[in-house]
Amino acid sequence: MRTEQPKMIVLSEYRLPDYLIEETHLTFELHESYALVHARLVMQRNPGLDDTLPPLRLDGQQLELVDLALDGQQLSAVEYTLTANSLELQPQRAAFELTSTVRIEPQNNTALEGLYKSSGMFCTQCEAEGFRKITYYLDRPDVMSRFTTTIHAEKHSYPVLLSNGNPVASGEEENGRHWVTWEDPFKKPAYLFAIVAGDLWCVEDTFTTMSGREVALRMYVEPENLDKCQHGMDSLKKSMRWDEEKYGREYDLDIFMIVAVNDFNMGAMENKGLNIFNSSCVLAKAETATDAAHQRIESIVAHEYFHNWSGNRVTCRDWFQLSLKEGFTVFRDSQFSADMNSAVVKRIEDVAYLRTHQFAEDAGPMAHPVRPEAYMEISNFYTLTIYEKGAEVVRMLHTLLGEELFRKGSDLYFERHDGQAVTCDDFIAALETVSGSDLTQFKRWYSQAGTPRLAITDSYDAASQTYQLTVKQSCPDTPGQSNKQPFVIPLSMALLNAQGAAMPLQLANESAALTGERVLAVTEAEQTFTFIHVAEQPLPSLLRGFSAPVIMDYDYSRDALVFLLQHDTDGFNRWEAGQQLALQVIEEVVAQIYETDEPMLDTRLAEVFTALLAQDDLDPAMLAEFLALPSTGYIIEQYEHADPLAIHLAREYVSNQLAFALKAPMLERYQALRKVSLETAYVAQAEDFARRRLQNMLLAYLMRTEDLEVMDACLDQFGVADNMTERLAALACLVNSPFVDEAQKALESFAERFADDPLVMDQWFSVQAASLLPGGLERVQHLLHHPDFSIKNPNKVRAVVGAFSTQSTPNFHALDGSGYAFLADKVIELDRLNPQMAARMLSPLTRWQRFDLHQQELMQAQLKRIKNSGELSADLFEVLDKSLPV
Ligand code: B3K
Ligand code: ZN
Repeated sequence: MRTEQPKMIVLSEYRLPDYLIEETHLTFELHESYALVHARLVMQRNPGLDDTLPPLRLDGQQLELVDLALDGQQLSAVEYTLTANSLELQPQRAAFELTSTVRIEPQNNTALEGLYKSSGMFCTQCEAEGFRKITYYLDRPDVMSRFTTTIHAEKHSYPVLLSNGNPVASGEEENGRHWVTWEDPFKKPAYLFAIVAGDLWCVEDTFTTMSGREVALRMYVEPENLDKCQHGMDSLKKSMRWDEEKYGREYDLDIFMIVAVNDFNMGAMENKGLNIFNSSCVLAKAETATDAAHQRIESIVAHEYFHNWSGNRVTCRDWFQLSLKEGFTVFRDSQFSADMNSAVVKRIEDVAYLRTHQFAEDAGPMAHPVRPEAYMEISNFYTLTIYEKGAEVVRMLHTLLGEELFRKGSDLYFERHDGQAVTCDDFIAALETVSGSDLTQFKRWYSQAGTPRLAITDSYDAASQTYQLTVKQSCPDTPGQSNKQPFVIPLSMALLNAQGAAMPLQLANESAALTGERVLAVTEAEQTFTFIHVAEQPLPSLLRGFSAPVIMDYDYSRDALVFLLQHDTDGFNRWEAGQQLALQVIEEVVAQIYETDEPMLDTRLAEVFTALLAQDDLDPAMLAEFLALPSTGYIIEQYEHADPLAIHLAREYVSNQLAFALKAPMLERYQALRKVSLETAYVAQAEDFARRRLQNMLLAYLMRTEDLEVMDACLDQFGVADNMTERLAALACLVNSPFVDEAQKALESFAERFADDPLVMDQWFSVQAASLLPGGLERVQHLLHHPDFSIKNPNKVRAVVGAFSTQSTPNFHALDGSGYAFLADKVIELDRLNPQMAARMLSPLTRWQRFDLHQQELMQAQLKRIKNSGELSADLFEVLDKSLPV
């Protein structure tokens, strides 16, 4: 916990490290009430700097120093200075060895950073700055060292002792203890260090790399989870193959290990050769995990594996460069998922997520560039901007350079910087080298925060057959940044004729036409593109595939949107047209809702949905996406000041009207899909994901009609399904329906059946906490008292507190402010235990500027209450400091 106001760390103050650590030799003695960590660091003055010997300042937090020696000489207390965050001493020579012993208490570490205990096992999480809670060290990514690690522990409770690299020695001790030594041949920064000690069982497989080396693949889990490893293992092998084929990247150690732990602050961690996963992000089988979970696991396993090159072999110089590894790796995992499943659906999902959540972050008080310039607590910068917008920035580079040059650029980047800690500029420089292009202006994407807006207008002149597209770009001010300079925006587009076919595209200065689509590079604040030989008035299809992370304004009529939804040759833009159409319809109802109980619904939405449902050749995955209305969160983002309750009511109203209007075709289709599900065994593959998604979406619509026949079907799906995807969807329908008794019974039988499976119980918690029915606050309060709930387990906190505050719109935004007060209470409680989680959970309240005045005041009041609640962690302090009005 903080004793003074945390300091700002500033990018422009980056300095090379004074000292380097060539070798790191660690010995852990693990016990139930403490652990001793002995470190021997082989160090030297950084040879790139002058030959003076400045003081050596090591990072260290919450460590009890037991012993310290320099070149074998014990140091007395006057020979070093200890503070809450550091250990300082004066080296006498340019090359020296520092040895230390510290005592720590992993069993009391509830922050889940550093060395801690989870369900009886020891594990670590070091990124970003957790290693300093293990030993005194130069805990910065540009200090890369060769690690040797020995772990001693009691053998019965901790038969498995793991660290990075390869096991090189092991032995037994007399007192029932044993030890193992691991050696990692690759230099790495401390944030990639890991150890695990526990009673774990292992699922094994092998992978033969492209050069013919055999790699042992091991998944370590608690024995009851052995039957949930196959999907993760399959995903790993697919990722390894894909990275070889797509990026030419081969795995480099003889063993690759994954460990599943139950208490984990985020999804997973790419420690060298020893990935540690939140169990929810790696364990799955049909009966307990949904399709969405299966897909998430596939992409997270891939993401962590891909980090072995984009992150580990080539790492970040400092934490301002975080997106260098995260943006690139998210881009890589999204390409992978697109290849494994439906590329269009993957793009739709990514864009829906980005626009709802990252755009909100970019418009709020925590807005920051993809490469931030200052931070107080780096943990607060593992954000959607670093990850998702960072990936969009890489995607734009890929679009601008094309597949082939991009690959050449990435090859050069890996080759040039293998074993180094580098910057985003180095990544761009490699792409510049291979393409010969100047990406200086493009780099504004790394330095300017905020979501750019594109305002597009057009005109067609039939006489000269010319068509003009005028594009204006702007970017709003964000905290600390105003007067943004124009970005380079790849605008993918096509012109459609009256039949929906793409017309030839020839710009005025060009000698020949291109067919299909093309990418216009928008580089100025205002730019006009003139197309010639345009035979008829076209309908533009703009920002195809969401070619840039921007908000685009083009004044489409509703008829044009209906046409695009049915005919655009770009699958993404078909979906987008449907979203914009639905958005207009819902916004119209929001406006009417204040005056009447019976708003007028534009019939075109139901008509086009009917037509889509009747279209036999439409991919079920696409149909499911088309039928999904924009989320409440996304709709809220469309308003300068949103009334969340009116938006919720309007969206419900439109959904209900659609359900009644389309009941017959929806029921017919639902029954057909359900029949297939009944007749086929569960398979975790794209085609089946699509079928079940459509089936569940139709069921959710149909349940809105409160028809008893549908309710029976829902109960049947709930009771009979052989997989969690169908069962949970049916449960969610029941929980949100007026059939209260049936819902209660279903919840009870579900809890009884899965009582021993914490990951399934998380879903049970979440479905109730997210319920849209009145009484949400009482429901979550009740859930908090359930014996399976624990505020110390991040998955449980996310399932209850997170689901309530992000999904249960009418309850969280209750007019009396009770939902906000609840969240504030939990954040205060969490901050004492786990600051990272506290800061993360606070995020819905930081978005107060987006809402109506009444909500704004209620949210601010809670932010102030938290601020005055006592001593705050640096994590929470920073977020509050930035979010509260001055
Ligand atoms: N690199 C880790 C994230 C670590 C977060 C630390 N607070 C997981 C990932 O992005 O792959
Ligand atoms: Zn990552």
